[in-house]
Amino acid sequence: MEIINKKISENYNILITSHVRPDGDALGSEAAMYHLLKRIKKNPQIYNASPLPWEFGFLNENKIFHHYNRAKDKKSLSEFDLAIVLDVGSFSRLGELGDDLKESGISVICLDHHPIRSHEFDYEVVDTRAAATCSLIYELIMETNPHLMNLDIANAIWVGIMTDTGSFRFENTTPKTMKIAARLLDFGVTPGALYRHIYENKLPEQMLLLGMVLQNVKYACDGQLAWFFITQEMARKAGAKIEEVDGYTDFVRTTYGVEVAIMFLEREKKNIRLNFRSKGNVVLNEIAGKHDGGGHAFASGATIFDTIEEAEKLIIPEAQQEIKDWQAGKGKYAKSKD
Ligand SMILES: [Mn+2]
Repeated sequence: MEIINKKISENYNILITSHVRPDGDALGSEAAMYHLLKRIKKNPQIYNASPLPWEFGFLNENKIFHHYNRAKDKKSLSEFDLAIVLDVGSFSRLGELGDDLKESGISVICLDHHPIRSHEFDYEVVDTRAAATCSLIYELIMETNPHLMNLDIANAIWVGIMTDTGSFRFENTTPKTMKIAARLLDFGVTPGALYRHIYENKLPEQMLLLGMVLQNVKYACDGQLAWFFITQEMARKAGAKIEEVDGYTDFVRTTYGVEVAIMFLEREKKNIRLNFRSKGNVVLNEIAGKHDGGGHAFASGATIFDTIEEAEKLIIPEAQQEIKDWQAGKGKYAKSKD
């Protein structure tokens, strides 16, 4: 944290970014960092390789999020003195911006809570016990400059913690998480409003697509493994955007007996996005890591550059094996002797 404070104080034009297809923690930590830097009279700029998902539009009242356009924006990278990468452990997950940033030679600090890393950044501040990158930003501020906390920052931090803990119900919700949350409420955060912005804004066509998904869930391993397809065809029939399917995998996992839920999303004919969700016994991020992805033990993602049918043939046996290993207490599931 001292490194981050020192680097921030030494530099003025600061680029903030996070992973492609940003989630609540990516966007919340970017917004919190932006407001923090503004308060100390720095010149921050958020560049993201992906557009802002519309349910997070409320974080963008001051138009702080900029969708990176290589053709227009690449030359501006040389104006930055420092880059802060949040909630992600490798350049490759920054999209086109990652390649350009690497090439630019700008000094990069990474603040993150993910275990899978490439160790390519100049400085890495990583705490895998943190529920969210946003809780690390909370600590950064409260441990050194608590007077800088304000409602804009607190709201943004809340968004990251709420979304990464599944609204304070996943295993990463610790006493510390709740203590941070309590302090954020003292700063005036309104949890109901933030929750509704993010989770109660689904479009009717997205609900229709969810209905189609639920009619086509497949099962294996005596119902412990559940998976589903979302194809271009299904999205077209529902009139829904194929990328707006957050929470579908979590929902399928709520089924009785299901330990592992996997989404196969046909982004393009040969670009299949996978989402892995576990109830907390079966570890899935190693499978994700093998296939151009990563994440947490019980929530991860990957990409397969083949058809959806081939992706299924490849991944389902790996998931079945992982469940078998868990049931047999083999490998990493072996009970320790002490
Ligand atoms: Mn996160």
